[in-house]
Amino acid sequence: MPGPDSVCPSYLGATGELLSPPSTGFEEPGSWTTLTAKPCSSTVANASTGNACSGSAFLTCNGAVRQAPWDGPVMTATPNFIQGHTYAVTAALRYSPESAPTTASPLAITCIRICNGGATDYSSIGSVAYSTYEWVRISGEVTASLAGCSALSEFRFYVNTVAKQETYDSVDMDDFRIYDLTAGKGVSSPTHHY
Ligand SMILES: [Ca+2]
Repeated sequence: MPGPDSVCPSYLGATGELLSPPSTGFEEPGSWTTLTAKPCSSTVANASTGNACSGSAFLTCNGAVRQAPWDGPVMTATPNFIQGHTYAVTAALRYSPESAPTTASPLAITCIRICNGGATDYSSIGSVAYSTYEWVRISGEVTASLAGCSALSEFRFYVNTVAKQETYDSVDMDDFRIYDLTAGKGVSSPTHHY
């Protein structure tokens, strides 16, 4: 039965240089937002809020104010990425409250890549078939480039649900990490957006 002792799923994918920020365990207030500026907050783990996947706190985005299936936590890697590099992305996700049914909508992580302020590409990093109060981990890899595009102007990740769950769609997130998998990082010509 899911509960405060649920296990944090390990990340088993490729690792490289950790991008930190935006990688975070949500142990303190940070730089996340949502696509509609609705509130997410760092939540201290306790008997009523549930366990943190890692550490003692996690991010929760209130289901009562989420505007649509795509309205979830957004992590912006735009100030941190290098054009053309490939990144591994991983995060632990769950629904809350604990009473979320086992038929809750799948959760997914989507990458937003915008070419020079123009065309926007949405690519799924990964998803799980069902998500409930139990922590699940979604991981995937994505390259910071688009065919025919000289440079990306935005490189972001957001969590979405396939359907908007009306009564149990608070989305919890923890242990969010981005790894730069491309060797020779100092040799390329980065376009940073500081
Ligand atoms: Ca944490």
